[in-house]
Amino acid sequence: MPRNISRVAVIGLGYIGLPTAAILADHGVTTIGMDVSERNVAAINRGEVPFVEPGLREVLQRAVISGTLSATTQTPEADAYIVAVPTPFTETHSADLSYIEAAADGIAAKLTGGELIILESTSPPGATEHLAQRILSARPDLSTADILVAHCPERVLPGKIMEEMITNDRIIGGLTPEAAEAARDLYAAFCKGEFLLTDARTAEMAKLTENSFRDVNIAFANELSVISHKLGIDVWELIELANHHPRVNILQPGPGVGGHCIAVDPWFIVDAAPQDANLIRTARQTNDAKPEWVLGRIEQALESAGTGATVALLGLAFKANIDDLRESPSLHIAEQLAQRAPDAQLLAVEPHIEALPASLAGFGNVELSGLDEALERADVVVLLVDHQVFKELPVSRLADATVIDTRGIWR
Ligand code: SAJ
Repeated sequence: MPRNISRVAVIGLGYIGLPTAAILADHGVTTIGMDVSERNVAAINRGEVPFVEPGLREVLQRAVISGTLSATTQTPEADAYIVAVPTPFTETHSADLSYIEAAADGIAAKLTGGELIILESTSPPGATEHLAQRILSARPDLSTADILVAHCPERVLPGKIMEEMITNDRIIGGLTPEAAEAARDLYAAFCKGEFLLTDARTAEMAKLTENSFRDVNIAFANELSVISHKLGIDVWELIELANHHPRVNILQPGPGVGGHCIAVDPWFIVDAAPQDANLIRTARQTNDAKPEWVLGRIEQALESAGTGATVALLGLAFKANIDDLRESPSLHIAEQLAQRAPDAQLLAVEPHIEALPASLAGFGNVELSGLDEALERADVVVLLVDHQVFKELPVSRLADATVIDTRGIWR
């Protein structure tokens, strides 16, 4: 910990900000978390976690009880600020920086000079400079030399955040080398990974590149699955065989790419260089088109099954073994089918949720169902998410239905 930092403020207490604040505080650093949600702030001060993340509750409770962590709805005074607010995209696929700007305005009002400000939110190239400029334009009494600003993108995997936050290597991009070094010293309070220092733009682009690499690779797998289906080839066997080559590593096809990271971040690169980011744009479009292809297959199966058929949709989450429905291709498929096949009865099976999400609840032809009941009633079974419980299902249970397995788990 740098000697001049005794209080850290974490702005935004979501999936990244809250674990960061809890881990910092658990390592003895006086940490104040700030969030606009009064409800979440109150819950955190009681030691409660507002969302599911394995291992977070224990660390949070320890930090709150020991007094190193507290939460507030107002930006506090601090020696260092970590900004972990959302960066959604607009309808035209450009980054919405309004949450970063609001954080910058809150921080600007508290500065006395010499503070370290770290942007962790996934950001388009130039966002860290934008944050610094926003602060300095609100504070004409301060100059560039008075604040240390760096970008340190989060790279943790939801579900494994508490482990990866400590063990992952961290890319730290400073607007100046001094800012990068100060940020490194702060993260060294809890991070055991390697610190990779660079400039802010490269750090921003590195994070986007990691997620785009995965998106492009999954798009390749998804395109192969469409081609293989036409040619009567089992795409999962095909990929398994190709991956035996020592320099080939193809990811898995599925019903599309979901979540708030891989389905979003590549657009920031496309937006930054629209003339040149052709492969990255095409990959996004390929993955975004996959749910429609799956819908086409389900509609075909429904035609063969006849009017009033029952369809079991196994999984609504955006990936296996989590309850997160954000940008979920499976949920999108269920919503579209509910609209487009009003005569069909849809049984949504999602063991991680207790009620249908609002986007499905209004349809009379959709119900949340248990797995056994769905399998007994269904004429068509569509596997959308490779949850462990579905993987464990004996294939003999599917003998009476038409099966569309978008994840290749029942081969
Ligand atoms: N998916 C496939 N086929 C695959 C792998 C994934 O279709 O072979 C789909 C999943 O089903 C899901 C989507 O892709 O719908 C994304 O899932 P994921 O597990 O690949 O990634 P996320 O979104 O949970 O987390 C990613 C991670 N990035 C990388 O692995 C490069 C994580 O490390 C990042 O911190 C996170 O994005 C983020 O916050 O940016």
